[in-house]
Amino acid sequence: MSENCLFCKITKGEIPSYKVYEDEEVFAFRDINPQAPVHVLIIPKKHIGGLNTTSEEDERILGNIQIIASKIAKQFTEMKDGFRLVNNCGADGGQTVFHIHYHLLGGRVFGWPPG
Ligand code: DGP
Repeated sequence: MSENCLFCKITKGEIPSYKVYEDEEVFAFRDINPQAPVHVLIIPKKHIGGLNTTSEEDERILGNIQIIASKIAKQFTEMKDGFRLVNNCGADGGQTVFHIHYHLLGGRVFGWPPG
């Protein structure tokens, strides 16, 4: 837990969220500003600032998040034909909350390249 971290507070229930998944290490909840019909944020409970501050000790948990994303996607008919999993890293990557998170987006067709 990092003091004053918004997403740490969400994992602790100190700030309310629409939870879609939780286990000992990972928490997933609906994005407050959805960019698609389904927009879920998947985060480790451990405070990691971003993908640019990870180390090998986070390998298992960050790998596991991809498996969890796939499981969550299966819960939504909107994602039966596909989805997008995104990590924004650092200011240039569009990161605004500095607790690592993966955006799971589905329910529409996405373009490439992203903006
Ligand atoms: P990023 O720009 O990649 O750092 O994404 C941060 C996301 O976090 C953004 O899509 C909006 C979301 N967000 C910010 N504050 C809150 C909040 O208080 N609750 C929820 N559910 N989502 C939030």
